[in-house]
Amino acid sequence: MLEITLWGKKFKNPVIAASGTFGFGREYNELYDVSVLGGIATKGLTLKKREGNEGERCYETAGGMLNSVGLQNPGIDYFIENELTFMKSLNTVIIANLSGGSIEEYVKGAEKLDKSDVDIIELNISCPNVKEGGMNFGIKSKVAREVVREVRKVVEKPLVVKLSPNAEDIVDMAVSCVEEGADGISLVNTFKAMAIDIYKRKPVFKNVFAGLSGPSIKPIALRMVYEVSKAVDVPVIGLGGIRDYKDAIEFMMAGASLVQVGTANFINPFACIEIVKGMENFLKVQGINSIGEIIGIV
Ligand code: ORO
Repeated sequence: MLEITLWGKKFKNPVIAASGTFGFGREYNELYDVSVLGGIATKGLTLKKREGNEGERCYETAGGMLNSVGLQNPGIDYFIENELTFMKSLNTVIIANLSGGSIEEYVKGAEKLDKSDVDIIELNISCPNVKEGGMNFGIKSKVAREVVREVRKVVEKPLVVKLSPNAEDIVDMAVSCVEEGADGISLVNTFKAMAIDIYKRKPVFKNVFAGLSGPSIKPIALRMVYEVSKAVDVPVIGLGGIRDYKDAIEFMMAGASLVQVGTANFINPFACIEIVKGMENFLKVQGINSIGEIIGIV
């Protein structure tokens, strides 16, 4: 009923744990059997280990949260040697989220991941919390084209590009990435935002800006998924503030073939599994035989 096959990969259901909110699945697997999920996207990986940003990293806002993690991760080699075997044992689709500070770094990281056992590479050109690379590749379509083109040359696995809502023109950005060889588009990453500590009279975050996620961004993310889905002929993965099955169904009706759930995991660690169950029930009650029937129906 919820099963869907894309890029030759079978997803048990369209619900994927979003990058940066699920680690490598270990902690959540202690709470519930995460193999019930459609997939898991790893924390953003870089060629070398990163310690992440100094100062505040998370800050709650009305209807959402700000983060400035700064791509803390153990590095791609460590991930492949120490985390991937565990992840593969979870019997769900494994999506490696890849970031980098330069095109060379993206390409080297992509080469390593392509030779590994991950199922899909999600090229992250949308992290707002690093000085070099990250979102800087995801604002202007011309710049994004270069990184997608170079990474595509070394990647045989399915390549999904994760877009920033801060892109100058989200539709042009998506179309450009597909023209350079992206097999899919995921959107949206977090919005560039900020908060001020009025007692210190200073920005909350050391980098001043941080990434806004959660329910407050959902209507904008939904609009972007709708626009992009109409403009590209590759599968779209929708994310941005999904917190229950109704939100997930909205994204699928807007054109997403899969959805990712991020910030909701922090509020309710069972969010993903509850969304899977809620979607199943919705289909039953509505008399829908297969989830494919509602993708892009709006
Ligand atoms: N934060 C985000 O909001 N998106 C990313 O892709 C990465 C980070 C981070 O590591 O700070």
